[in-house]
Amino acid sequence: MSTRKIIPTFARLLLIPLMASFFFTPLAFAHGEKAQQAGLRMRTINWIDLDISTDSVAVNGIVKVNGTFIPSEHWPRHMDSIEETAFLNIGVPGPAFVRLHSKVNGTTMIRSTSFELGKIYHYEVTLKARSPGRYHMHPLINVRGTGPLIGPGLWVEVTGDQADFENTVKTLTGEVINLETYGLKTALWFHAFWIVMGLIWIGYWFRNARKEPVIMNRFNAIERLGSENADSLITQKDMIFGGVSITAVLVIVAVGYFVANHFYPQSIPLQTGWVKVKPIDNPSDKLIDIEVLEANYRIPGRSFSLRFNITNNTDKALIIGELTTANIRFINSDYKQVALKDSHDLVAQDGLRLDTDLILPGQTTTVMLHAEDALWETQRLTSLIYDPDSLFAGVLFMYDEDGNRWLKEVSGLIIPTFT
Ligand SMILES: [Cu+2]
Repeated sequence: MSTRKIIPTFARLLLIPLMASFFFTPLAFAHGEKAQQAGLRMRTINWIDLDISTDSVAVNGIVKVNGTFIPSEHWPRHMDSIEETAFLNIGVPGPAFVRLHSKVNGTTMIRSTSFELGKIYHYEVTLKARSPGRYHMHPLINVRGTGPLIGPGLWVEVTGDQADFENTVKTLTGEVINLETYGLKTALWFHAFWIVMGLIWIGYWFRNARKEPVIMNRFNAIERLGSENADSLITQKDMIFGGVSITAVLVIVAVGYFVANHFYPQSIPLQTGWVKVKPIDNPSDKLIDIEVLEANYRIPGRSFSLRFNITNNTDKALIIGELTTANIRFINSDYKQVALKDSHDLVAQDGLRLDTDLILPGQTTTVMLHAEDALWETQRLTSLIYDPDSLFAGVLFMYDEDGNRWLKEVSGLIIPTFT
């Protein structure tokens, strides 16, 4: 086959999948939280108790995001760990809010930190609304080497006009500045200036490009001359232009530095250090023990089942009220009712069934648990079974008769059933 024939054949072959992907792609919802691998969502961070102070706020209004997370003790080995470097943030498309303040276990979180697996962390983030719109807001933790790990999301609507947004701060020297516009002119001016400098540099080398094409001509000349003689292509004029250019760049950078220092004599660099956050021990660690016997996912029934031994060393009987995994909450409706916070709140209100009502104190009980809901499918958790390490993890919420909550992570190998 001649090359002429091959190219259109290739093009046609490529066109088919391209067209198919165009026609058969479902509409994207929110910003890809389900796109993360199921195993990764289940076994990285257990997010619980997300609370966003409001679902509607005007520009300049305050939104508080609170909750708790427990890094999974079954953190995937192929991923960089949260025990190295991590940073708490809020996931919203675009700069729609500014973060005024954030804390984890009482420590201010302007810096990075690390979090211990299996420990409890309470976070609170204060945001100020900036741009009108409707946003799916999530807490998230950026883990170095791994990327953002996203928590559950809730919709927040921002009303009003961005022109009314105020973002002033008082600097350490007592000056009040508007962060929306501070230094903007200088930044724009500098960008424009360096773009012009770049164009002049490129323009010089391409000045005769119409008569004498530059790239291929020079390439051919070097091929002909051999690389050791390639310097002969550079004229004295080129040398002078190069010398003047580099001198000008260095002088401008130096002058820029001295001018900035003159106008802003007191400045401190952006703070990017690391700070320690005190972990909180999970009281269940010492008192409740779980041994997973068997975990199964039945694909046609969208049903996850788990058989485990639980040893209750607390002094009260326990009831299992909830299983949370991958930001989805499966609720035992016999024990508690959970209202949806919005239309996309991932709660299976009647998703948890148990064959055992009470786990008596001082005993080991075998429990059969079923978590069933279409959310397994719609949130693409079923893809777990196609992972090379089909491991699940989640947090069991147990309650004693005084209403105290006990949290315990369960994890194990999951085996799919296809019939
Ligand atoms: Cu979202």
